[in-house]
Amino acid sequence: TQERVLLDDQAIRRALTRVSHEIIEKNKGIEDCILVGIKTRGIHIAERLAQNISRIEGKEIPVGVADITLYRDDLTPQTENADPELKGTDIPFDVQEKKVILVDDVLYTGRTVRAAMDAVMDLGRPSQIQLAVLIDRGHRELPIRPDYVGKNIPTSKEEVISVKVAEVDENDRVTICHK
Ligand code: 3GP
Ligand code: 5GP
Ligand code: MG
Repeated sequence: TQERVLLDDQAIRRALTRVSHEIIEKNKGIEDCILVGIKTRGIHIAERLAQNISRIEGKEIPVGVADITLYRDDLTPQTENADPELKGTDIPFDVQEKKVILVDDVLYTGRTVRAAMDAVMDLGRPSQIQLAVLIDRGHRELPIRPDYVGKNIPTSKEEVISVKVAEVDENDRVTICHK
């Protein structure tokens, strides 16, 4: 199967730099803002946004973690329609009256984000929840839309987006290929 490169390391870096500025602009600074990365690659993207933001604003922004596992991850027909399940959270700070910005690598049906919102709201009452994703590939099954998007990639359901981040993969790269 052929693989097409959608974003290389420079393009990813520029997209995340732009999103960092958009987060600061929309929130008029980062007062009362918290980032929460969703499981593996969303966490690394959240950490990069936090680094950018602290460099731009000269202030640290807290980063928490939501571990939401998709039984669809193994992409077998039996698990394809299962809902994502919360395995745990590591959000060691108060979310009460804070603006919580969820971060994931790919937004697809929106079911993972819904589970993440439930997890955050179990910890307290945030004043707002926002959503940042590196890739929006469409096919939403819930009324969820991202506030910040690295790149919109219209896909078919037969296509798969591969997101690699240097923290866990050999490099930074977003590609599209057929299942
Ligand atoms: P992540 O943990 O960095 O998000 O399980 C390995 C990876 O597979 C996960 O990466 C996850 O995002 C990704 N993944 C989960 N669901 C799907 C899917 O429906 N399609 C594809 N292509 N990848 C998925
Ligand atoms: P959801 O369907 O819940 O929006 O997405 C489920 C999870 O799988 C999310 O964590 C999302 O990042 C990931 N995901 C969905 N589609 C893809 C894809 O094509 N590629 C990758 N890498 N992750 C995906
Ligand atoms: Mg993901």
